[in-house]
Amino acid sequence: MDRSFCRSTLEHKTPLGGRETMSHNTKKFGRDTVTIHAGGEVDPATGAVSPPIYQTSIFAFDDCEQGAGRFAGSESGFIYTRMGNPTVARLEVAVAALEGGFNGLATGSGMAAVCTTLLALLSSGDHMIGTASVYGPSRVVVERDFVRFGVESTFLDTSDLDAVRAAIRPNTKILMIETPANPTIVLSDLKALAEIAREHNLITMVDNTFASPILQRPIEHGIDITIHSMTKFINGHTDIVGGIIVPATEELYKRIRSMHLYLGACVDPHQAWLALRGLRTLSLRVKASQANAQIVAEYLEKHPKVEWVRFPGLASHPQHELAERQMDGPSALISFEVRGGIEAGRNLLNSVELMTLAVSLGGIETLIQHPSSMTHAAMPREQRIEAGITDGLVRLSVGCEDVEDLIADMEQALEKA
Ligand code: LCS
Repeated sequence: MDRSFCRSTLEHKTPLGGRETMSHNTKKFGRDTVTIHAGGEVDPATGAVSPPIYQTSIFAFDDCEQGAGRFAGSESGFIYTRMGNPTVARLEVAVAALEGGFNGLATGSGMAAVCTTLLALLSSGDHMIGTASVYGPSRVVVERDFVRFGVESTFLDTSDLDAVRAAIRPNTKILMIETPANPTIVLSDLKALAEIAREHNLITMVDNTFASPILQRPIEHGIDITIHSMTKFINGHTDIVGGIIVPATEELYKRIRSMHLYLGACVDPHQAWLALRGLRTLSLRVKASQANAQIVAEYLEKHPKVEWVRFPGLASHPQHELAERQMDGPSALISFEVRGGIEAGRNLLNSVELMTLAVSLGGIETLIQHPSSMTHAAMPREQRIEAGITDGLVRLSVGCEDVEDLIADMEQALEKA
C-alpha cells in the first residue's frame, strides 16, 4: 500500500521559515481511509503501530552545528515542544489531510485557534466581518477585546450575501464564518462567500466545528482557513479541550504559525495524542450520530409540544438545499423550541435522564443545553435575539446511543415540559 500520504510527519518542524513537510496525498484514498491512516506511519524506531506520545519539552542536538541548523531552518528536526512535537505533528498532518489544507496548527483550545488566527491576520485599524450567531465567546472576544487594539467588526447574518457585500469597507480584512452556526444551525453559502471575499481581497476563515471535515471541507469551496474546536467531533470523547487551524496555503500557514509560536498557543503532546486517537473513529461516530439526529429531529418535528425544529436534514430547514449541496450530511446538532417558551424549555432540560445537561457537543453521548443562559450568556440579550438565539431555544447534540433510548428519554421529558 502506498502510504505516502501519511509519511514524513517525524522529519518536520523547525521554527519560522524552516523546512516544513506536508506530504499527504489524499487524492488516492477515500475519506474513511484518510481518517484512519493520515499521520499514522509506524514508529520508525520501534515499529509501534499506535504512535508514541513524545511527552518531552525538549529535543537534544547532536552538536552545536545541528542545533544552530535547526534554528536556522537548514536542518530538519525538533527543538522545543512549543515549536513542534512529533506527536502533535501527526495530528496536524492528519486533520490537514482531511480538510485538504497545507498543514495544521494544533492549539490548546478552539478559542486559541480563533484568537491566534485573528491576531495573526488583523492589525489596528482593520475591520472584520463575522457570522452573528457564532459560539458566543468567538464574537465576544472580538467586540470586547480586539476592539481595545483598534480592530473594528461587524457581525451579521452571513447567510444573507447582500448584507455581507454591503458591510465590506475599504479596511475589511477578514470574513469569519461559522456554518452550521452555533446554536441556530443556520448555514452560510461557502462558495458564494469565498467568491465575494476574493473580489474584495478578504481572507476567509470558517469555523468547521459543527460539521467536521467528514461532512464539510470549506477549503474545497475556496475558503482560505478552516478552524476547529477539537474538543468536539474531532476528539469526540469529551475528555480533552483542543483546537486546530488549517490554512489552505503555505503562505497563510507561515503567517499564522509565527503568531502560534510566539503566543504559545500549542497543544500538549498527550492532549494531541488523545485527539489523534479520537480522530481515527471520526467518520464512524459522525455517521452514527447524524443518523440518530435525523430520527430525533423527525420525531421532534411531529411532536405537538414542539414549536419549531431546525436541522439541516429536514426538508423544513430553510437551507435544506444548500446543506445537500455543501455538506455530505446534516451533522448531529439540532436546535428547537418547546411550546411555552423558556419555562417549558427549562422543565424539559431539568427532566432529561439519559441525555446529559451540559455544554459542548460532538461527543459520543447526547448533550442538551440552553444557549441563552449558558454558551451564549455573555452576549447581550438584544444581540442574541437579533442573531436568532431566542430565549427558549434548546440545543441538542445527538450522540451514538440507541436511538430508541434517546426518543424514550425525550418523550418522558417533553411530557414534563
Ligand atoms: N467554535 C465553536 C463552533 C464552538 O462551538 C466552540 C466551543 C469553540 C469554537 C471554542 O472551542 P473550545 O475553546 O471550547 O475548545 N463551543 C462550546 C459549546 O457550544 N458549548 O461549550 C463549548
